[in-house]
Amino acid sequence: MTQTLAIIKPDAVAGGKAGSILAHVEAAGFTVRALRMTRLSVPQAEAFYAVHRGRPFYGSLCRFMTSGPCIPMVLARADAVGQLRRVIGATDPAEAAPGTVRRLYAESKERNAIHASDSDENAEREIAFFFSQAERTELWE
Ligand code: 3AN
Repeated sequence: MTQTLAIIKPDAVAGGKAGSILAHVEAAGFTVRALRMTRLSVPQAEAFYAVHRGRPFYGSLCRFMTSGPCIPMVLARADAVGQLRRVIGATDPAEAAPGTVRRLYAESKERNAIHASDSDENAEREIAFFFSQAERTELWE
């Protein structure tokens, strides 16, 4: 088992898609190990996306990610990072494969329904950004 960090983004939460997206990732073999609903502050969004600072979409992305509640979660399965990237599809929903979360539920390249960590190293950093060790259920097993 390995872990990754997903965020159901504000567009999907506001659009009533959170339950469908959670069911989709569970059906793909992921186990939810931690989950909460939160609304990011601007400093939190800027810190989470610090790697994109300087890109033309950075300001807009941070505004979008603070526009309403989102749902960060820790998901576990074998090859969690690679498998979740496959399940969510390409950044731009118009380019995402049929049946992927973004193809099914995303509005645009920015408002694209779900975030998923892109490496094991980033997964570890992003999980720690949202969840303390005490909130992660592997410690209860
Ligand atoms: P992914 O989420 O597929 O890993 P990244 O890491 O390149 O994509 O981008 C992070 C987030 O920034 C995306 N999920 C999307 O919301 C936003 N984003 C990326 N590229 C663009 C773009 N060209 N225009 C607007 N928003 C973008």
